Amino acid sequence: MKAFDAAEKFCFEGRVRDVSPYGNGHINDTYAVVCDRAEGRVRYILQRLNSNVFPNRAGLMRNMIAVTDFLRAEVAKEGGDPERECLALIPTKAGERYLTTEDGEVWRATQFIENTDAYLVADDPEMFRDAGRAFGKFIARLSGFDASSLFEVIPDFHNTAKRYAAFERALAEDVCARAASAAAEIDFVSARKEGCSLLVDALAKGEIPVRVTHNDTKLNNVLIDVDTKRAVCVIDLDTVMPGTVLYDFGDGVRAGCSTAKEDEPDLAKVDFDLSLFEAFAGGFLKGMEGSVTARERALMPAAARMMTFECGMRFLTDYLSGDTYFKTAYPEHNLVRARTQFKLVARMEELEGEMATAVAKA
Ligand code: ADP
Ligand code: GN1
Ligand code: MG
Repeated sequence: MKAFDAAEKFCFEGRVRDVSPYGNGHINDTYAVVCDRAEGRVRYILQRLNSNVFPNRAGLMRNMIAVTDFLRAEVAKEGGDPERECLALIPTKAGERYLTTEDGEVWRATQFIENTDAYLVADDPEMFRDAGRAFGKFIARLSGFDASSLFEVIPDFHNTAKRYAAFERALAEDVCARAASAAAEIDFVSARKEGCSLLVDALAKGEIPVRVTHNDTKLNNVLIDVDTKRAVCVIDLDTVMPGTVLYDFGDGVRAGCSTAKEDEPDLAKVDFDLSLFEAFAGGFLKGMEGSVTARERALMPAAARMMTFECGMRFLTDYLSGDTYFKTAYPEHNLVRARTQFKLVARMEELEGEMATAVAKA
């Protein structure tokens, strides 16, 4: 189904005037829908879920419905504005919470949170601190949500050891004969096989608690108010699953503490910014409202490195597999992304002591 036709199936106010691709997500097809009403235009977000990445879209949507309903009630209890601080699904004209087409595609719509931006780089430490607070707060708000009720949308999503095994398989198969062009990156990953199970082991041994986590806390998954630069709403709830706070902290650092975009081809521009790290850690711990344990805190610097390594390894694996997972704009795109992540990992290895000091200060 075309996006425009899908848009017409939802209970939007007014008449659908325009449906255009929107945002920089790597997974779903996202559109901004503009509708005309007597009072003026109103916008919505319309998304077609990625059926390759999410085989069980009904399970995913069950999670999203439960989580958004829960969060809206929490925000209301705090005296906040649920319309702005939480995603709300717009029902279809048939009265469903989302649309399933005859060919099995799933489309969903939410309110467009106006006067906000999604950033690809954190150019302002105070904005980034507040993004950290919002991600920490997201977990704190869900502390009363039953983790066992959630469907595991992507099993072992942040199991870095299993991600390593997938990398090895892709390398052995080398279906596109691309391994030769990524020799340095393959060596970088291979040299770090040991240590991949740090976080999964800590969870399995009960050293750190299982919590309901977001699992995809990159900076452009939190909408920032254009005027105040405050984080308004955490979005992209597809991967909300049981996990550890360290996944969310680590992935937020990965995405936001770089001095350049995730796909910056010039590595000279890519560096790890310690002051951004300290800001994010401070905001995140504040958002978590004192519930981070001593062991979790001790693992925060290592988690940042691990999540960055894992993401780079996933980009490299996808490059070797022929770009079947992440959206790419050109053939080397995933390799370029992997390189920025590995540059950040190398810097974090050098800065481990400084990062621990920054967490202590935060
Ligand atoms: P993906 O899973 O593909 O990353 P997202 O749900 O993150 O999809 O959406 C992609 C982008 O669309 C976001 O980074 C953001 O820029 C924009 N976006 C998503 N939802 C909203 C919303 N409710 N209001 C405004 N912008 C949004
Ligand atoms: C994807 O969906 P998006 O673009 O916000 C990916 C994350 C990666 C990220 C890297 C479901 O996030 O895990 O860290 O790209 N999401 C999924 O930019 O795989
Ligand atoms: Mg996203």
